[in-house]
Amino acid sequence: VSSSLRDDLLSVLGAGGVLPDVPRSYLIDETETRDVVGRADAVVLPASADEVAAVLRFAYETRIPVVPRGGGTGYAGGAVPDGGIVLSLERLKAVRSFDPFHWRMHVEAGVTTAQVRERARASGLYFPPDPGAGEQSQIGGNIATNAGGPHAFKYGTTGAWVTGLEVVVPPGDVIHVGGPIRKDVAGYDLKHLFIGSEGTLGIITAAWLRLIPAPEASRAIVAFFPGAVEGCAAIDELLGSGLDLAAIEFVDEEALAATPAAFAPGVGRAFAILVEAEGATAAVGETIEAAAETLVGADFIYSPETSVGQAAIWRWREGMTSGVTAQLGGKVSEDVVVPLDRLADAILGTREIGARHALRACSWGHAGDGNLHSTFMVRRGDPSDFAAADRAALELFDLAIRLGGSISGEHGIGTQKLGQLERYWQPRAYELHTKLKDVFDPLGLLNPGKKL
Ligand code: FAD
Ligand code: LAC
Ligand code: ZN
Repeated sequence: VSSSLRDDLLSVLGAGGVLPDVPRSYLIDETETRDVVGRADAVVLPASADEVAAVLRFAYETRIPVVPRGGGTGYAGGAVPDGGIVLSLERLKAVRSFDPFHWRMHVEAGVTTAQVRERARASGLYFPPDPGAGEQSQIGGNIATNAGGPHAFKYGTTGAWVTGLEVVVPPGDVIHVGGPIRKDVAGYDLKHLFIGSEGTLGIITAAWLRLIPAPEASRAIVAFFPGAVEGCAAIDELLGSGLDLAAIEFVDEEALAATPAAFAPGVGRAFAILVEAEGATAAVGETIEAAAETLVGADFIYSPETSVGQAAIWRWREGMTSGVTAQLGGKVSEDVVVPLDRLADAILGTREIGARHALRACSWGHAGDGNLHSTFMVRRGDPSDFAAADRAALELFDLAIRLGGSISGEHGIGTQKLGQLERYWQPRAYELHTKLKDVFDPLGLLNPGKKL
């Protein structure tokens, strides 16, 4: 950190708000498995929306880039800086208000996803979004990426649960869009412009969240099929059955082989489908029984009755990304999304692409949303593996578009998919995006080099 920049920032924030140096932990996110490490001139930890505004004002006056940072669990490099000031929201962690009787919570951006969910649960309420790194990811980061998760199948992504935002926009103003209200059509839908904007339009400092009464019970089963074709046919049957399911996840044969299903030993190579129902206890039992009947073609259905068995299923599912990484040390893992009827094409296509580039490939993910984590395993520090995986990823994006899908269903563009929107969108649609960016951030200092 240059001493003059540090002195300037200290005059804006005081000693508690500026780190003496730039720790490596503020230069990385989950793209570390792709060997991505950034660089920064300073790290600031403002403690209020006004302090965030003061930093942005200073940055706008001195023309220094600002990179908003949540929990640093992103998969697209969105929080990885390339110079400038890293602005971490970690000290904005107050629950400003919680009103269980009106099913709402007002939280600051740095509250973790798990804290929101636990706080709601303690009063019999439920915040359904469940992206997999909840202990570390922040609600601000979830909103900035419009994060999904297994339960997005039933409940939608994070954005569906946000009724209002407090945002700091250039050159340093605090604005509010929406609020503790459940409907609002008065203006343009600015709230949804910020949702999923990956820190490029404004810095989210607080959010009003909508909650619902917690379901009385939940129950998951895992069905194993010989292969992806049989498994995807079963997923189609489940969708067509009209059963009220909360999550439908899949793990393909290659991913299962890479990360053994610890709870169901001896399964070996198989295509796994995780199905969960939530609701009143009796209804959940009936729904899961009906789902199991729908999955008649399965070789084996694992259906634990105990809460320990249930927790083991989800622990296994949540460990998928780290288990696959552990195979070779690194991975290039994408989050393409395709229409539900094209899921098998995307899974098989991922393998073909991997084979063409001599890379081990697998996929898993949110079957009920057609959102798959197509993954190419690479050796950390091996440039030829990474180059092959990058080429494979481009072919994967082409495949997703050819199937009628999109290049990102969850993780966003960040730096990792930079340039891809121009490839696939109509020029006019892309131009509208760049014009919006100019309106919000005319000097282009807010998370530059990300998304667009
Ligand atoms: P960061 O990584 O810190 O930042 C992400 C982006 O948001 C960056 O562009 C950053 O600049 C911006 N940002 C962060 N905070 C703010 C703010 N307050 N205001 C403005 N911009 C901000 N994602 C899913 O969608 N679904 C999953 O199921 C899922 N599972 C995961 C499982 C694991 C094990 C891991 C490691 C990650 C997973 N992710 C998943 C990815 C990641 O957790 C999500 O993208 C999450 O929303 C990122 O939140 P964060 O606070 O860590 O954000
Ligand atoms: C998952 C993360 C990678 O669903 O989004 O496992
Ligand atoms: Zn996911």
